[in-house]
Amino acid sequence: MKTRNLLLAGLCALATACTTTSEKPLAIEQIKLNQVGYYPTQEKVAILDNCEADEFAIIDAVSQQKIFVGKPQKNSACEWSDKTRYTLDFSMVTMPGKYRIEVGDMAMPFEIKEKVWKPVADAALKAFYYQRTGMPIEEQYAGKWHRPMGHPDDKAMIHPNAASKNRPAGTIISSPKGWYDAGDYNKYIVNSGFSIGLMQAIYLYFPEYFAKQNVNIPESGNSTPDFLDEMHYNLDWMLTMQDPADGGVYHKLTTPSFEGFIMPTECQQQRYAVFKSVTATLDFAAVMAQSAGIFANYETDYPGFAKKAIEAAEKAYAWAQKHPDAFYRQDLLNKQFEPAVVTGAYGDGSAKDEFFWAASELYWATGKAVYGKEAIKYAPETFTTPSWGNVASLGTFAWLKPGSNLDDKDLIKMAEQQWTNLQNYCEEAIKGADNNAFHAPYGDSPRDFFWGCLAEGGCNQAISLIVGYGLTGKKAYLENAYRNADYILGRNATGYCYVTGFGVKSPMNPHHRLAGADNIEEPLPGFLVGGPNPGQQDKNDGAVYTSNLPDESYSDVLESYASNEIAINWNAALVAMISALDALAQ
Ligand code: 9MR
Repeated sequence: MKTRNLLLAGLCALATACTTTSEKPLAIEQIKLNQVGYYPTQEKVAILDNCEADEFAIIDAVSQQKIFVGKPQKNSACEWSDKTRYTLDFSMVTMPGKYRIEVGDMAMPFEIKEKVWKPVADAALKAFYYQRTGMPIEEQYAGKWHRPMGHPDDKAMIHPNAASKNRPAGTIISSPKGWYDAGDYNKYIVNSGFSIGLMQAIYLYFPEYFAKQNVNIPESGNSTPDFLDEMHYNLDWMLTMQDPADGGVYHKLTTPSFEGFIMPTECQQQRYAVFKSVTATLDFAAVMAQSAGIFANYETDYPGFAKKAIEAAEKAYAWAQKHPDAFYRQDLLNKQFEPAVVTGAYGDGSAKDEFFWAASELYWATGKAVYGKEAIKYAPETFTTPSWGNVASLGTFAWLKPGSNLDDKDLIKMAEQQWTNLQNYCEEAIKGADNNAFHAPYGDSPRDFFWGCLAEGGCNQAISLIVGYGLTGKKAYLENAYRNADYILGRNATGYCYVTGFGVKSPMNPHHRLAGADNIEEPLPGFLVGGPNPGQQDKNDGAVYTSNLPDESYSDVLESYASNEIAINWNAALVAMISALDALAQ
């Protein structure tokens, strides 16, 4: 045994100097596992990264007994890395408890527990409370992360590129509340609509789970689930972004350029309502229609909201039909109007997917045949995972949601086609996952790594698999969704648990103005960072990367907006994925 231990020590890079017990060093770089923990009945796998070993063992951390010994299974190498990786499968261990996995002289602690991801699900939702604008974030809800109110947004200005007869340039409008989009302080309709749309699509599968959730927000005492209270805070802002004269929706509420790393109360730049776009208007229509259905059950706390939302949605859709080419083209607009706006663009060259999502939600909210016809017209031919730039899947989810009965034969045909498309996607997604470098469907193709990939690649693939599982009962889809979550929680090439506040190796310096300016060492908890991004678009702005490999192009520095920012759409993906998987594990 001793000889092999020495050999291992030679083969592997030196393990980090802290310890799992008094004897063993913590091997974060060599043993990659989900650092939050495993459900008792979940598949349990760690990856031995760039090391060799004949066996591994699981030790009960209380009794110090060796309770399981297993053989590493070699994985296929990913195309950009010559690192050898082995799967260490200890799924046989099911008893809740604290353990460590040992490979020779190296060890990593882990836990098996009921409801083990519930704290992540709660923190991921609570993160939206921290993103709230226009209200003080109070100590009783936020602990040390409390802060005074900033960005009242009661005097936003109509930008010249958004001027209309009733609201000429310079008109002051009130547009308070909502969430800061990301690491920056602006508010964007496209991303807001997508984020709520995604979370609420999953909410509809697990309403009982969300009904029980309490994340200690100001509305926790009312009779509406905290989850919906949080959505409503942003929906209320979104309503202010519709031009009441014609139904068009402003693309964003923004300063001309990004603020520095200062607290909200220190921000001085004028905020503008910018350009009415077809994509923002349709995302607005979709999410308002979806919300009208959901909030109709919560009239006590939100009287009149459902009616207001459906009226706003129909008006928005009618505007979009009249302005199908009103795409937000920031650079072009900047050539014509001042001040130039250089904040997030959320630009898009096609509104087909937005028309499909909006028409689909409007059909379910109103029952009007005309929206069904529109949905058929824009129905996608293949399934693509949800992202802010392609929302077709949210339309698909609307047709496949629980309790959706149809009697129109054309609609039935279209909905069945959507179902087939989703199943084809799921079958393709899980192919080969068992042998992938990190034993997950996500993470084995260079295309899996881009700006915001952990959410838009990893989580949103998992969400699609979860919906696929819901429709077919195919266990393999669900198992692979758990695997993507394992990847995000630590079983990956960098060994980061990519959610702030969780895991033994966790992002400490996200590109997040609230966290970077608050003089508190720990970042605000519960946020999923963007993730490895070989595009490294920030490398000339002070971000330093130690690797160019697709799955290692991640840098935990504040400057890294291309790999280490946080964003509502990414947290929406985390909320949807982790909550669903936590609900399904119970
Ligand atoms: O999530 C967006 C990503 O898909 C784009 O590639 C990137 C560059 O345009 O922008 C991301 O969104 C940012 C937004 O524009 C402004 N707020 C921060 C968002 C996250 O980086």
